[in-house]
Amino acid sequence: MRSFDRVAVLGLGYVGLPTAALAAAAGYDVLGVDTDSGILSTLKSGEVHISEPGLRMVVRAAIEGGKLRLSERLESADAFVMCVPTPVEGRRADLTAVEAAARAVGAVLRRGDLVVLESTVPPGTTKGFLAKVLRSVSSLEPGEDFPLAYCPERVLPGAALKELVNNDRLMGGVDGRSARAAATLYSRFVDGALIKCDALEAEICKLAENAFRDVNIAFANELARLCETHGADVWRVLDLANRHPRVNILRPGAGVGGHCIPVDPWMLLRGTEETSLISTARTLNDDQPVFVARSVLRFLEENDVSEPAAAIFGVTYKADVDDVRNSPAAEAARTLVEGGVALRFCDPHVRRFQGREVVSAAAAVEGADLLLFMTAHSAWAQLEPDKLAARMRRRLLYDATGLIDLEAWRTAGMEVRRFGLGERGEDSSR
Ligand code: SAJ
Repeated sequence: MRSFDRVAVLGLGYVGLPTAALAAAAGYDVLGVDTDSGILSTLKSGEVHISEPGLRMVVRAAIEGGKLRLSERLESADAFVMCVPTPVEGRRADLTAVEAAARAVGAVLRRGDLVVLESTVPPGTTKGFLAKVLRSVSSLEPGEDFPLAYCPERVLPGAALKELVNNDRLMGGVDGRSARAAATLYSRFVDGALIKCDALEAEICKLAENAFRDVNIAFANELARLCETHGADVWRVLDLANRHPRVNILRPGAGVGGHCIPVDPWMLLRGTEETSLISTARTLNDDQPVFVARSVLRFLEENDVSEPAAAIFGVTYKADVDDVRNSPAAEAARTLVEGGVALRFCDPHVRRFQGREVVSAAAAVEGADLLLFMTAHSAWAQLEPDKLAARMRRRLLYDATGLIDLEAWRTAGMEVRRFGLGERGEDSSR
């Protein structure tokens, strides 16, 4: 099997950049390619445009050690790894960036070079669309003249480096030789198992993993709504149910955000008819920020708050990241504003949100009637409930995360409410 000394990584986002840096650390001569000159100059100045624990250090070491070069233009290499975005618009994946990357690769591709796609794509893309573009530009036949594989990224934002090294990976070849070639490339920087399979299987697996998580979270959100109706505490129910050795229900919350889970299920469903479970779950999770916002509006009404002002704590799509893509906070904010609530935002990871400045905790709660926790940032442990409560006009708190220390806030004189925590008492079976 040919070795791949020179590796080109196309797309230096939250997957491509750590992949390029780790490949360089493992001894490959890596060319990192991105069409965004702003990203390249940030990286060349020693900074990184993505906030991931440890990333800045490995990227810097790779660049300073001469093993990672950066360019807007692709050059010839032994292996090409495509990590470009595939945004979903109107439930349809936009493969423009995959096509552009494939054209660039096809133009420099030589017999025997390895081509890998990591981006999330609809089933059939590697053997269909991608193979076609590469074939037409290079006049080489995928599988026969060069190995081609789909090796989906599976890293969790916030733990990307660790997961990139440790997670098992699917080596989805268009044929057996392609899968083996991909495994050779990754074996130098991945400790997890490299599982050889078919490209189509790997594409469906990637989408199924995220759809499974979406369905599980939708189940948790529905359970939380049911617990509210029954007057029970979903958080207690989950603790108890998850003690069963074969039950693992995920956490209810303010909604499912990010650039993967809210869109990948639609890619999986594309072109199919049998879609009721996955699409129902998707719809329920999509509605979740509005559901939470409506609960908040009711809470304000019950307390006769006129001209309400609220502070949203946490505007990123999940805890301890700086990414606001598809953040549930955006939809919840819209519903609250429509309901006549004046809003301020507080988030230690974000400077601006929805065209407005994100402010400090003290500034956010000044004169506010309600404090809404949307994401469970670990920074909230440093908040001082007494001091913040003292700045508020009314002392109402709504926790959509299930992770806020409610007792500490009650002690500070706040009236608290939590998503999934019903009022005990009534026997709802009658
Ligand atoms: N969420 C819940 N309840 C939970 C877990 C998450 O409401 O119990 C919410 C989060 O708050 C967030 C959203 O779901 O808004 C998604 O967060 P996440 O941590 O579940 O997932 P992502 O989008 O950060 O990363 C996922 C991961 N996929 C799986 O775990 C199956 C990651 O491994 C993938 O690589 C990534 O998608 C991707 O790129 O596809």
